Amino acid sequence: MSPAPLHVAVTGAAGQIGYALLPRIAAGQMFGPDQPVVLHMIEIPNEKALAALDGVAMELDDCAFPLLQGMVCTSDLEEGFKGVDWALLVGAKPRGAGMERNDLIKENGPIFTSTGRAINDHANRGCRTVVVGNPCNTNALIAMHNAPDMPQGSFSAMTRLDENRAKAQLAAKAGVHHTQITNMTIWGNHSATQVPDFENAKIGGKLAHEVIDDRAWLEGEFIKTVQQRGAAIIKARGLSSALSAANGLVDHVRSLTEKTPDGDWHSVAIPSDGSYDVPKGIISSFPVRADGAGGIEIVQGLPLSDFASAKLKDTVAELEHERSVISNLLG
Ligand code: NAX
Repeated sequence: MSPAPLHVAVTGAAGQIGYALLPRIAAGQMFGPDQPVVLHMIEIPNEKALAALDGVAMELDDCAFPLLQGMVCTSDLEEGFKGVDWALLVGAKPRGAGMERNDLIKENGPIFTSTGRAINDHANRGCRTVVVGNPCNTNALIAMHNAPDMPQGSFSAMTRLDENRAKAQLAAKAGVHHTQITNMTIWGNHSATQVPDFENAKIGGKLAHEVIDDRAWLEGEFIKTVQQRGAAIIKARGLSSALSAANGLVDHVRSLTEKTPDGDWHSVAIPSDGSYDVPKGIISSFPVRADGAGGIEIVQGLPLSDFASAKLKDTVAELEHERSVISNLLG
């Protein structure tokens, strides 16, 4: 007998990440090949967005996915989040031309107050929430504060795309397949201040900086390329990363639910418990291990050089600044 379907809410379902993400969930790539799903596809109450959502639903019907047991298409948050087991918060306004990061934070922040409340009031008690819509760390903080009945540990933001980007860069430089790269941490914010940690990453089981004997490249071009990869994709495609973002989210959810292979870890932005002197009260990316039974923990004791510690301080300062910009939304 197949298990009861998981109810999975996706906001911004008619957007470009939604388009790349929904078929992967329905095909079983996020929750496994035996797990039926019901998709709760949420969009803004706008004629064009809802028509596009209808189109996506028609296409999902036309895929005849065996695991897809139903779809809820709505702009009503109560209907959208009712009884969901996962809330994947992708929908947000994109950064417009000439828009400062502070403006984006102020524009998108309020979306996550109402979403957080809807999750609090209507989702299943075990619901886990993942934020992708930018600025994702701070939006996750807002949603978490507006869902006081849900455990804080059920909220995370996505830095897995950054982890995958960093792995791709190290693999290319070392001339190995990217599956050889492990222990790749992204510290801090999903932004240009993020810290891709080459000091603890491994290539074929050896420390990456011993395999790539080029500290100037690691400290310079490597970090910059990962930090700026999103902008490079926009320049090349005229649109922001979508298929790699959707893939990052599939990987993110799997690394929360599946047991992390021994000795490895993944990057997940979660509420800080004070580890690595990252102050409590912000959502920051850490090296995280999952036990496969729903539990996750921050990997402790990784050495960080003065170089990496200074960069971690900068990205944490940015997160604290973002929190101050939206402090009125934290309830
Ligand atoms: P699109 O503009 O293609 O789609 C966004 C969709 O969200 C639109 O259909 C819009 O109608 C909808 N939407 C807006 N506000 C909503 C709300 N309150 N409730 C429900 N739906 C809402 O953007 P897309 O390329 O899909 O990107 C979505 C978000 O992901 C953006 O904020 C983007 O910045 C962020 N990203 C985050 C990444 C990460 O690694 N954390 C990487 C990729 C991406 O840049």
